[in-house]
Amino acid sequence: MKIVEVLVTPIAIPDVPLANTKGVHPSVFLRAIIQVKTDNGLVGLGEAYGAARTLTGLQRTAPTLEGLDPYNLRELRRRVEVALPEGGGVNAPTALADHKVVDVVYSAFEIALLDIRGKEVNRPLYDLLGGAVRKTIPFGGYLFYKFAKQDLTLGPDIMGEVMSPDTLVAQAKEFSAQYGFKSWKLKGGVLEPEQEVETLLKLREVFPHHQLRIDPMGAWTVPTALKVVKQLDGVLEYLEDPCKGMDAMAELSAQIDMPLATNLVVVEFEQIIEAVKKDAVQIVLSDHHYWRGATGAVHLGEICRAANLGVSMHSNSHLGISLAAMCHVAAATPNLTYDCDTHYPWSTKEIIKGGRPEFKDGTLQVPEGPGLGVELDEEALEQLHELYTIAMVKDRDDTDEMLKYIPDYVRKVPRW
Ligand code: GKR
Ligand code: MG
Repeated sequence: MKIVEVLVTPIAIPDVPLANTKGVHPSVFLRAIIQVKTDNGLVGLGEAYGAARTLTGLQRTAPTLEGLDPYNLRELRRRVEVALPEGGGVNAPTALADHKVVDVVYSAFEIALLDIRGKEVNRPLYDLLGGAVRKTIPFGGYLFYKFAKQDLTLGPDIMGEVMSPDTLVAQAKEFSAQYGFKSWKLKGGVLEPEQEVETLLKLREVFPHHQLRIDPMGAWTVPTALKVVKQLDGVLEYLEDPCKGMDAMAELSAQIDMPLATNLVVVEFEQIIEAVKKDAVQIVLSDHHYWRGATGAVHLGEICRAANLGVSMHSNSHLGISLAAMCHVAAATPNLTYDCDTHYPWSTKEIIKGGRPEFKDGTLQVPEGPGLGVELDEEALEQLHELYTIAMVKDRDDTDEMLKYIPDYVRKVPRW
């Protein structure tokens, strides 16, 4: 079996103004949909970041995959490295962590190749990753402070302005009713730490049995984080990236018992060693989009087991192909014992046939394949590609977007 054609289609999906330490989400989020076709008529799907550097990397690599055997992942990696000799990162300069373009591009094509292999042997993708230890995948509700959307031309708002503890709790109630989530992750680093603490204490009152987390993405100094940890003692299951950089995380970690998680200071295999030596974090967030695909994400789980670190799962704004891949990775990672993050409820579109998968009690069933177990809706792909061509957004810049809401906004990390 050989690859005969690779299509990379950029799409834009209406987004809503979700706030974070860096600013706020632009009016659309960008993804790239990958279709890898083989000489025996199979098509493997993938969903990758769609911002400029990733897209260019995917487009440059795509033609070099012709003739490749989908079973040869080492050769895939080699071809990606040859196609992108200058390497570099994928994120905008305002990002707090970066990912190597070769890792991100490899990851995206790896999923499509695994999808082909699953289709060829008529097995779900999780079987190619070593088998499923769980088939019901729990997701946490991802709560955001947000502005009311100003410009509705590209798509509707979801839930209006949410800029206070009470409105945030109302958001959680709505998500709870719609999706049945059993845990909450709050994107912090937006309001004053006191208000974010108040939000979590109110969530605790209303949802006494839910697991709670907060992710201020480096917004707090070590003394501020220490204060918050005291106020939230016994309230959080873990605290994600409270401080900026490995050393600040290690300094905080040395003074507290609360577990620290990260998707900012450990984003490559090499960084695990430093994190363990410094005891900077106790939980690493997995993500098949940059941890070298689904096989890399499963390897991450194994390394974390050996290093006595917990594993959780990171998310960015995404659609159903990524959601399916996340389910397969979660199914095949025994020590992924925390509810996975997902931005899924924050969009209304889909590009897979059958529409949007339905969450039950905050969980999804892993698709039973073959491969990823999802099919592309070509019409939806065309519509979202059309939106990409007309939307003025070709890169993600949350700081720039924030100026539309707060004209004198200055990005500062840490801020408090
Ligand atoms: O969507 O604003 C966002 C998040 O902040 C996202 O960009 C992060 O990558 O969810 C992510 C995180 O856990 O840091
Ligand atoms: Mg995070």
